[in-house]
Amino acid sequence: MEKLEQIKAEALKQIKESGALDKLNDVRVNFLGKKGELTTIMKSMKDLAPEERPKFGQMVNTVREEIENALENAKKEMEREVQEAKLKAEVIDVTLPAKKNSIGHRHPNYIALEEVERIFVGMGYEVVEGPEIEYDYYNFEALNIPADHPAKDEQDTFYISGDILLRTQTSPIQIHEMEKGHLPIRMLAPGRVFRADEVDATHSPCFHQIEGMVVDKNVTFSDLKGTLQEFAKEMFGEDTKVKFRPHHFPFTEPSAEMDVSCFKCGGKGCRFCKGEGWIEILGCGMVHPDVLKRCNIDPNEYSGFAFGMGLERISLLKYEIDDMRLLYENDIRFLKQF
Ligand code: 2NM
Repeated sequence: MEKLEQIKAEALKQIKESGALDKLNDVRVNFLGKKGELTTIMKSMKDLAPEERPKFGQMVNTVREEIENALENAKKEMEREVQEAKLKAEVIDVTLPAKKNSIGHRHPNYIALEEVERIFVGMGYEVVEGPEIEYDYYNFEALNIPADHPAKDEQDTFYISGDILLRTQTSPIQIHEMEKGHLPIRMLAPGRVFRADEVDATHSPCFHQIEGMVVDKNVTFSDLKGTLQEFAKEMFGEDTKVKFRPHHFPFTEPSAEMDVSCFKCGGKGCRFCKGEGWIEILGCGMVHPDVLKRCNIDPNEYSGFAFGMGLERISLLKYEIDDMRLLYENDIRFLKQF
């Protein structure tokens, strides 16, 4: 009986000191388990005189019940403490000022892109996209760019493997479209392009181009000039004048670059146009007959014009931003201004 009292006292002490649910379970195993102290003492009942056994058995059961109750109470208490701590941590101070949800802003590139798209869609063009990863054939060969052209150098173009690369212009979209063979075509091809350039105020290895192309019967250089003049007026203002300077591209013949009269000073010359009165906006030309032929279009039946411009250049000009890097930081304080 003394031993029983000792076990009970020890069990209650350990329960009191356990402090955690898993420790509590250890106590349960140690005292009530198959090899626990209470079970062991129960086995010693056979050493007692038969008339003492019922009383002893009853006492063991009472102690067992007391330990079980103590375990149960300790468990409830611990769970209550955990719950209390949880509620405490979740307390909401309804007197705190509310957090403001700041909303984003459209990127200046995107605003400029939507403006260009709106203008050309208004003239019946379709916006077409294409893959950023291309075969050498679609990015260079189909466009008359020969194997020894400097643009094909690994210093300028990101190659993924021998003949697979990141497109350096969006013209491959035009090639895919011509290959489909549904004529006529009036299309705008905007997208991300890649060139191995170091980052500075006017360069980035990843930038955006908008190209356009028309292929139909009797398309002339006059159509090109009229179209691009109309675009310039809508984009930069009704008074905008355009000027075409002869240029060279492998994929167009003849080729030109188009300047617009400075939309800051109207052509008189200012800081913005570096005193020139003109600002270079895009490259253009009549689609080279060899490019048409490679896409199974008969150059005797069809002709076309195409043009290409850098989107960043357009948004830098239109919004008077002097460093291209600002366009890539996505700082909301910058973006909000446009
Ligand atoms: C430019 C300038 C001039 C151009 C040509 C073609 C195609 F596929 F028809 F041959 N697509 N884009 C082109 C022409 C692009 O970017 C400065």
